[in-house]
Order: sequence, then C-alpha cells, then structure tokens
Amino acid sequence: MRNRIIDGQFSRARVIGLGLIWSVAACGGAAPTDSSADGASIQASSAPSSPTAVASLQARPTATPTPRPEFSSTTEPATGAPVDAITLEMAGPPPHFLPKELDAPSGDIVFFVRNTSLGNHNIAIARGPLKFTNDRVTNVPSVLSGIVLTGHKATFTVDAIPPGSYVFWCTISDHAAEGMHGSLTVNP
Ligand SMILES: [Cu+2]
Repeated sequence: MRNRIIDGQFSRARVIGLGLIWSVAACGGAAPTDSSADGASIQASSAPSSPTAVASLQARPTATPTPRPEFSSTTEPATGAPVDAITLEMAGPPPHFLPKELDAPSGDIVFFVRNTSLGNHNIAIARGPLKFTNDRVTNVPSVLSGIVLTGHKATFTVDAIPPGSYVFWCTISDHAAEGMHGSLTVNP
C-alpha cells in the first residue's frame, strides 16, 4: 500500500512535469491529466518569456505532497473579474496573498487572481489548519490551481466546495514559509 502510494505520487509528478515541458515546447494543446491541463492552459496561453522559469519550478517537485484532487477545478487566463468572483492578489516580494482571510458561500467558488508580484505562483487548497515540517507545507492539497505567471491574471474556479475551514497556500519553492498562505472559510 505504501509503495503503491509513493509510486503513484512519483508517476503523477512526472506526468505533470511532462505536461509543463510539453506545453512550453508546443505552446498549447491537450494535456494528459486534469491538473496538468490546468497548468498547461495557463502556461501555454500566457507564453512564458523564459523556459528556465518553468524548469526551476520542476526542480523541486517535493515542495508539497502530491495533490489528491477532491474538487474539480479550472484555471483560465482572464482580463477582468467575473461577477461574484473573489479577488485574490499574488503580491510581493516577499510573496504573499492579499487578502489572507477569505469567506465564501459553499458551492462553486471563482477566484479572480492577479499576480502583481515578481514571481510565479499557484494556489493549493486543503482543509485546515496549515501544517509545516522544515518550512514545507505537509497538508495534501484537495485542489491545486495552474501556475499564474508574474504579471498575469486568471480565474481559478473550484467546483462544489463544501462548508468548512480551509487553508490555501502557494506550493512553489519556499513561498508558503515566507508567508504566502491564508485561510478560507466556506459558509453553509
Ligand atoms: Cu508562490
């Protein structure tokens, strides 16, 4: 059982990594899994200026436990905030979210994400509280957005999230330990 989980995490991480490489190389198209499709749509449509930014993200695949998606989601490029969206800014340096505390009704949640920082970020969500070991978040993401590149905007839609207390954080590098995390209360 333990080996199967580890194998599964490894192969999934590789698939996601390959999806990112492929999207940069081909600049678009279908990707093999849901989560890599999220990443690919953002990576491909926002045309990263340098492939090294993506390569450095892949160099630390164990920064956060492999997501076990509980809720389906989409990450799409956006120009403005949809009606009823929650605006969430990726700010910095140091990297952080604004605001840090969010409230939402249960159901589908649309985040309008503006990355005004100098780095690339994503959003992982899990049930709280946030747990760290050696500056790494050990919560397993229930859902993970695609990567929003510096200077870009996107919508991150999470479907059918039930009421409860959640945490959100950026899984890239040490951003969470630097303060890039927050809390999300989903009301009944
Ligand atoms: Cu980040």
